[in-house]
Amino acid sequence: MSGDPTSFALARIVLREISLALVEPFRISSGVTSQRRILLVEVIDGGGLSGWGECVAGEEPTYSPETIDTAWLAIRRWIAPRILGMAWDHPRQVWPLLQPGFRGHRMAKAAVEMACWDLAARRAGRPLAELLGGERKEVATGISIGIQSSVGELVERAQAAVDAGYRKVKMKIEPGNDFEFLRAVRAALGSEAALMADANSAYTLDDSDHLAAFDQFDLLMIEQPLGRQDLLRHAQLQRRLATPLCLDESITSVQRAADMIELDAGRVVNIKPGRVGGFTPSLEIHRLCRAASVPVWCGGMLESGVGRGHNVSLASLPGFTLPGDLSPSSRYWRRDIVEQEWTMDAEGLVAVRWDRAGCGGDIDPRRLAETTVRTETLRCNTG
Ligand code: OSB
Ligand code: MG
Repeated sequence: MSGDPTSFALARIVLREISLALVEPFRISSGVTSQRRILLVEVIDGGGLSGWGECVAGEEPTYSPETIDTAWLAIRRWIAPRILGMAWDHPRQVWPLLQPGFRGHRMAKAAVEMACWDLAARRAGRPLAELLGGERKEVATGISIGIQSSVGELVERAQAAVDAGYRKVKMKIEPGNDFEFLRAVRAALGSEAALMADANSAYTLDDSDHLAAFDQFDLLMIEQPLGRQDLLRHAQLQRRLATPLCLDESITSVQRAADMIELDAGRVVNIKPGRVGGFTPSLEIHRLCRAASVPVWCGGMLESGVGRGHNVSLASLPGFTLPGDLSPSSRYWRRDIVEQEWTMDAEGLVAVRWDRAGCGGDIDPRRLAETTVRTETLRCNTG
């Protein structure tokens, strides 16, 4: 079966919800998370070989309209029927199956599409990074630090991150918890440290003067200061700032990335494959950003070791020139659900798993069993 180049079809899709406690609560401007509910997708071919995907939809519709519960429904009701039993020979053929007459639900679509890429890599006995066109042996890692209750606590965490080797420090900000926090962290880390802020849409254009004052902190970028749908005002704000804007929530498709570039609404893209609907659109965004000399980096959504494997594989592509939100397993979990936890070395590098087939995040069956709270198996109903 392994290495079979001919077309094949999925026989089953197994959905699982796992419950995983974060090592510490993660607070951003739109809400706090301490217990993750994660939807894992296992796609299984006729020979019994599995590929794995992780849905990045949150517990609540704060970051995106999707949640784990809407994703579960979308996969059961609309995605699985389009995919099960359909023959394909390359995973790039999966994304087009999920588009006609089927709006939104990108995170749900991505979880299945990315599982199909993992399955294709495993069938071919090749690393997912190779299938995606990756090159790097390791990827540079940044930390994303949630909003803290005091400046002192934030400075302590930021300093510890730099000491641990992280190549970039991203701090979450919101009105009232921004200027003094930025000033203190910049002073503590020194002028050379790669520092950035992520607002998760907490500001409006009325805050332009306030945000322009952040230029003095020489940030690498400010991520998503304004509304999720709002390229126009990001472009207006970018004209007022020396600091590059990076868009996250706003980039939901290849076209949105093209529009960002055209409008100069941002100068950096945070690519989260789950947010844009999978690897196929991610590769296209990577391609067009590279052609326009727009740097990209791989964002994170507090993933388990499965989603991390997908992100690390993607970040091995050449256009990912900035450190990603790809922290090691221990930053998030007391114990990850993969056999070999993701680790970071003292230089802030995470190794891409070129030594094995698939995404590099092989499930630990025992950990899976003890964290699973819900399971559903979907089969081809014409079969
Ligand atoms: O805006 O990048 C974001 C987590 C949840 C929702 C949104 C975001 C984040 C992060 C986490 O910043 C980054 C990580 O996974 O380390
Ligand atoms: Mg963000």
